[in-house]
Amino acid sequence: MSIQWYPGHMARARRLVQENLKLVDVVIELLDARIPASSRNPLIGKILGGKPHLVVLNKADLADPDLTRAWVDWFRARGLPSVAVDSTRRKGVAEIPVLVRRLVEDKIAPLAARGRRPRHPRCMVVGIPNVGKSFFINALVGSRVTRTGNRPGVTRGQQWVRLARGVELLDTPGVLWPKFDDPQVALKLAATGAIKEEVFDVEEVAAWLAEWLLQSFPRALEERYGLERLPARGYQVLELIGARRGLMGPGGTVDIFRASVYLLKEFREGRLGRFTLDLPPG
Ligand SMILES: Nc1nc2c(ncn2[C@@H]2O[C@H](COP(=O)(O)OP(=O)(O)OP(=O)(O)O)[C@@H](O)[C@H]2O)c(=O)[nH]1
Ligand SMILES: [Mg+2]
Repeated sequence: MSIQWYPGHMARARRLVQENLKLVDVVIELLDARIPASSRNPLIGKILGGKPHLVVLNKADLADPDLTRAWVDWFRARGLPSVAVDSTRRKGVAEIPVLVRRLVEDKIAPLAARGRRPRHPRCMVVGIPNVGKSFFINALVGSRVTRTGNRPGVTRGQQWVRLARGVELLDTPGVLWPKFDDPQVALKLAATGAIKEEVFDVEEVAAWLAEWLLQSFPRALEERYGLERLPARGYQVLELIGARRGLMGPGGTVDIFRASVYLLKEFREGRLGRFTLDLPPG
């Protein structure tokens, strides 16, 4: 993310989303399938008001498939249609226009019954930085782009794109802030890449992640780095990984910073496996 979130930024982000909210029938809330709880904006319910809304778990290719299913069920059980997607491979996105249409059916059916041709349902995407909003929109839109003209009330430069089933999508997503007052959430956001490296301590995050892997998936560490006896603490794992990969500093000792950057990169690219850091509550 390019900015730190201060109260002024948050108020502005909220205002922008709420202005566009007036123009749409359905909101698509984009979450990171690896951290569905931690990648939610803490005020999402308030910001969206009662607007029909669906939850898309993006980056599902990097998340634990069983836990993704559990999260989808969790959202559905709470009345929120939900679907998992991989925006880089356009997997799962075909269902989105169907879900959007279904959410507005109640509004449209009475009009259709009276012989009126209802207008196309409109939707927009919201999500925290780096959750994959641009990739998701590109995946949804695909190559068959029909851009419609600017609409009054829409910020200049914003456009509507026609999707399948006549659904129209605002091509500019709403950017919302993540939760950052909870240290666990901040660590998960940092580990998955939702927060820029400059604003957190890379070694602290990598040590936390190493410790999480140590406790939850020690086999993944053993296999990926050929480690035989795992140590007790995260930073010791970093030392071993650094030694294995020859990430040395001056003086011939392991450069923990380089090992930290390396582990985070590997984790984010899914090289250690598919992991979900948040469990559905209850
Ligand atoms: N593996 C995987 N990576 C994804 C997926 N969607 C997006 N990404 C990656 O996530 C990163 C961020 O994607 P963007 O689409 O730029 O995210 P954004 O939400 O538009 O980010 P901002 O514009 O900064 O708010 C990119 O490096 C993408 O390659 C996905 O479904 N799977
Ligand atoms: Mg973007």
